[in-house]
Amino acid sequence: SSPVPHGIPVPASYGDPQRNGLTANDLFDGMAEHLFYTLGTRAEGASVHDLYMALSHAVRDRLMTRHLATKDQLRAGSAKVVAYFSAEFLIGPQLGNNLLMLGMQAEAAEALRRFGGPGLDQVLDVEEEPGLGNGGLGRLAACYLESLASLEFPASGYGIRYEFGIFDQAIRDGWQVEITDKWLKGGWPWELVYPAQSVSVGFGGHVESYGDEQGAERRRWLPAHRALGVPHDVPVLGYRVNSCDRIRLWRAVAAESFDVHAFNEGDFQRAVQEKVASETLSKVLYPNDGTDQGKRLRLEQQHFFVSCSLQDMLRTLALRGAPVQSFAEHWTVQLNDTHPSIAVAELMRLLVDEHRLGWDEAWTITTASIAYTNHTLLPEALERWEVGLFGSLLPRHLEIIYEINARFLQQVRLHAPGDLDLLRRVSIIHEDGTKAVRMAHLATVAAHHVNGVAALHSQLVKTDLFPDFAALWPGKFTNVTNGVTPRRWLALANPPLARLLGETLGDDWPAHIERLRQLEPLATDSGFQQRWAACKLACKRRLAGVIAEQSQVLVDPTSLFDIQVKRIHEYKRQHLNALQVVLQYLRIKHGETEGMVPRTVIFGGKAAPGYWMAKLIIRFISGIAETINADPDNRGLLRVAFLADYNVKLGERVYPAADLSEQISTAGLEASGTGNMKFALNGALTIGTLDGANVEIRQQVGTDNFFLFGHTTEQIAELRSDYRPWEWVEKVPLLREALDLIERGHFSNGDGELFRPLVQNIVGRDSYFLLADLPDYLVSQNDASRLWADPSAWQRASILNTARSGYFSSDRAIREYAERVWGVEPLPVAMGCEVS
Ligand code: GPW
Repeated sequence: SSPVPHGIPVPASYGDPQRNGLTANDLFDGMAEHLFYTLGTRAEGASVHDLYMALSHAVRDRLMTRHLATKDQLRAGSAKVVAYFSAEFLIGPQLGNNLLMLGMQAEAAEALRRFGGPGLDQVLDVEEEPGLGNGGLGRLAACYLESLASLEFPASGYGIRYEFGIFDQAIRDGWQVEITDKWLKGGWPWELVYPAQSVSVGFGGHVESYGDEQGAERRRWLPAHRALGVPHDVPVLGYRVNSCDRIRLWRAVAAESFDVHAFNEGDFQRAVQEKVASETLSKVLYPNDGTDQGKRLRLEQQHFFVSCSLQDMLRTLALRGAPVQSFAEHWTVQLNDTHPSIAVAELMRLLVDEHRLGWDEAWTITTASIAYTNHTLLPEALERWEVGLFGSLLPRHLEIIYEINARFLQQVRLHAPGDLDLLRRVSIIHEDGTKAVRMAHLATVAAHHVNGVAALHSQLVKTDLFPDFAALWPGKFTNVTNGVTPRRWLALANPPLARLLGETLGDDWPAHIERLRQLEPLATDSGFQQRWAACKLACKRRLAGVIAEQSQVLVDPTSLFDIQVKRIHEYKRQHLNALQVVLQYLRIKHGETEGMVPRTVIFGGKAAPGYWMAKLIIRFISGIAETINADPDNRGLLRVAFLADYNVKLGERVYPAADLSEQISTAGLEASGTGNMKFALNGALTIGTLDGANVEIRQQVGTDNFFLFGHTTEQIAELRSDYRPWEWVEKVPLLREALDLIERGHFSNGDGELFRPLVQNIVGRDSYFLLADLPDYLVSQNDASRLWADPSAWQRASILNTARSGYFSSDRAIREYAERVWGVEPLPVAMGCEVS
């Protein structure tokens, strides 16, 4: 019950669209107030950052009506809400996006004009982006929350408010250097803190039995330590609708500010130790993409945010006056990979131990509410926790997992009597050698649906990763091909094209992405082609400016922009691309330039700090860039640039500027890819393997508008048994010479040692089949050059790529999850004052 009586009016603007303060005038007034009252500064002396803060606060004020109306409607109703559990949310800059969602971009520009200082672009440019994710998986979570809000589905993201997100990358002497990401340093205006909704989470300790009031034996967990989770909510506006969902990120603080006893003894050091330990929980994001390190703190982080979130969800259930038994009717939980899969055991514990439900009833609720998305087949990414570590941190959860496993294996025994090997294969507990909990097995056993993220990947999940589970539960496995939001990745990132699309398809095209199809008949219209090309050129000029500013490399915006941006990983094969660049360079050196067109090859991406080979690949790209760019023999045919610190903000500059999108992973290894979709949406042609969502992109855009190369998944599997990479070297003209050049230090100032491990890796083992795919890759690259030489044919293909990429909208993906996995319906938000 509230200490404030009912009947106190909401602010005058609440629920009244006319008084929502969305005009330039209102924004100007709002900014002036915030400069003065929130920031304590005068307009005259305001810095660009002050203006950014003032505008952000003014915009934040204007989304609050929607945010509160959405919450009120949820609290009052009984609609099922999506809880998207993810250890990562790579949300990107907020101000520009929120202006777009509210339809206030022009108003903001106008309000700033009245201050007479910096313009909107300059103000947007100072925003620090929260790098609360590594790459594709985290960015997918952000796109999905945005689509959920835009499609008016009630939803909450749940994750961790890392104080330090993914490191900032600098390049020094060609090497990656990691710099701490201090995204909170200037104050970050896009979060709302609710300390009163903090929850307590236990760690360690032991479990004991006791008899409850009915005399039944029960188990009780007595944790050794507790931390508090404080919710920080980032509002997520839908596009031009009233819905405003949120991402609830938990920050860890000490349960007591310090150990009073130790403090009284005069041991101040020890007194604050517990506080430091608790707050370490949400201190820093693990910067590994697709590798599991099995570190204790990582499991602590996972348990921390999952427990906070489930307790929060149970609390709101009670607020709705609904019994705990109805959990699965009010919430549907999506696990973004296995990182939050401890949720299975934690929900069971909360239901059985805390809410005193019977096991079977609790299991029915748990399995009815949880679904699991798998994002990788790579064994090094599949999370396993040693039983010793697991049990010392979460003793009760380990017991629960043993119980789940025992009941599950009993079921398997009935299904396949006597098949001991099957039991060993599917067991949640890995038993050979050191015992470990297999989190993907836990998630798969509990989930009502398990999905992969592209058609090919979902197929491989069934046939290669979990064939036994697929045989047990054929209906459980499904596919939802990934998608990306056309708001951020087209409407916001590509202003020239957004304008052209507005004129051609109508202003509300971002909410109706299927309209892109209407571009098809224009693909051969030379007038439209010219306008299309002009948009692309403007974006390329903008990116050329970024490159010049960053690295002093001057690139020609009329050259073919050939781009590969993504995390650096051997399976993604940036070194295949680099090798191809060296071969092109040699052709130029030998005067064999027939069929070549001026190209700018651009790379960007971070390497995990402990991934030595990935860091060497960055050094290699820097090396070839330096040598090639300095060589006058080039005659403008080849430039190479490595873009430092690739992140969401840079991505918004990169995708619109691409002519050619490099999607060249070894077939069967990239679950989906989502950068591939952002490129295609922005009219880039793909050069790619039949991997992940490339397969579907090629189907959608048409095989003529996609440069295919390489072995298929099946062919790679066949090669694997008897692969001798060195035998492939002679099949490629100039390759021997290229490798020698690299080994002799041509790209490393004469240092003949530096790149030897890279060359050895490729020629000696080549685990990712670069050499097997290289000949076909070169042919495809030539095809791309040939098409580029015919501008009209290229423009046509580019237009068709955009026209046929609507399928890759996250709106489509979210609709599929809603219908086939979650069973949720849109709930449009009313903005009247009908809420009590
Ligand atoms: F290993 N992905 C990622 F599966 O970005 F957990 N980080 C990760 O840690 C994992 C996957 C994990 C990516 C996939 O590599 C990419 O193919 C996919 O498009 C993306 O997740 C979103 O599904």
